[in-house]
Amino acid sequence: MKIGIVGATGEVGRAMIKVLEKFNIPVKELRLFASKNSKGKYLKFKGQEIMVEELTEDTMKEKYDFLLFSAGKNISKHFAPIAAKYGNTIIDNSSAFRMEKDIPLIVPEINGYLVKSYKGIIANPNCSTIQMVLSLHKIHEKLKIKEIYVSTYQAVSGAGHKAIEEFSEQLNGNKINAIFPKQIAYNIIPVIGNILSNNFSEEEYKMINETKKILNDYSIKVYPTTVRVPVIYGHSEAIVVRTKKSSSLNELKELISKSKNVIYTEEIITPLDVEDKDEVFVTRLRQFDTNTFSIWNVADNIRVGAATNAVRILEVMINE
Ligand code: 11C
Repeated sequence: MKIGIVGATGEVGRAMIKVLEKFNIPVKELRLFASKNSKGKYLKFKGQEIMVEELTEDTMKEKYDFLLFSAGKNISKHFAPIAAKYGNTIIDNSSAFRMEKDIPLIVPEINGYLVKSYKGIIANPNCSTIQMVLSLHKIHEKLKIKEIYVSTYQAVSGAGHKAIEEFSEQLNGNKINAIFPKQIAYNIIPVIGNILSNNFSEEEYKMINETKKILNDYSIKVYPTTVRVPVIYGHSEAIVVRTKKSSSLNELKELISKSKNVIYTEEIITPLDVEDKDEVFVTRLRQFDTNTFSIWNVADNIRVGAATNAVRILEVMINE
């Protein structure tokens, strides 16, 4: 297959290369695209050095089997429709198209069937949404979720490679503040993305809207607070769920364990434990009453929350 990665030098782009390799996707030709600044750099795929090319409209007019995009919303908005017009299938990691009615928003373990025989732009959800719905979808199927209260503890890598650099500069005592609205080293910031006029953050809306679309149930109420913590990789979430049907603790454990690529464990799991892993870890299950329970979940935001989900979409499509 001929595959192109747009945004190849970024945190997610580099992880996409690793996951394509790890999942043994039959890649015959891999093309890597980035901005002019990265043109001429080399990245390794299966022991081979591949040169990064500058992203241009012409490069998107060629025919690929798949294009994986992770270069931000504005790049996606401009270049993905051009690639689609030329007959390509694009798996887009940005928020540009997620809420468009005719664009599938896919977590393969939940709604991968929607992309069978599909061509065009497919949206990869936001990282904090992916790990939450993966943990909860089997519970929703059986017990019908009414409400989700979620507080997130999100790693700095979610904001990209420059954010990691800013964090490490701050740890070294340099007072730079270009990406985050406040110092993140030795601190936490209760805002992710822009704050909107009603005081919600963009990240909170992503969690509310994307959850409903992926679980295909617009009656679910989602109450998020999204928070940045001084961790490099791995988002964590404290989630309280109310279900319509009642259940036992054992049934909840079984349903969580049944979800593909979700590991239920009674061990304490932290972000450092999940780096470079392709599963969501669910722990600290507590039942308050027969219709209310709480979990803690952790996943590598760059892998499960972005690159791995994108490659799993591609896998579903090639295994058709
Ligand atoms: C973060 N979840 O952790 C955000 C990144 O895919 O919509 C959001 C980017 C996206 O910072």
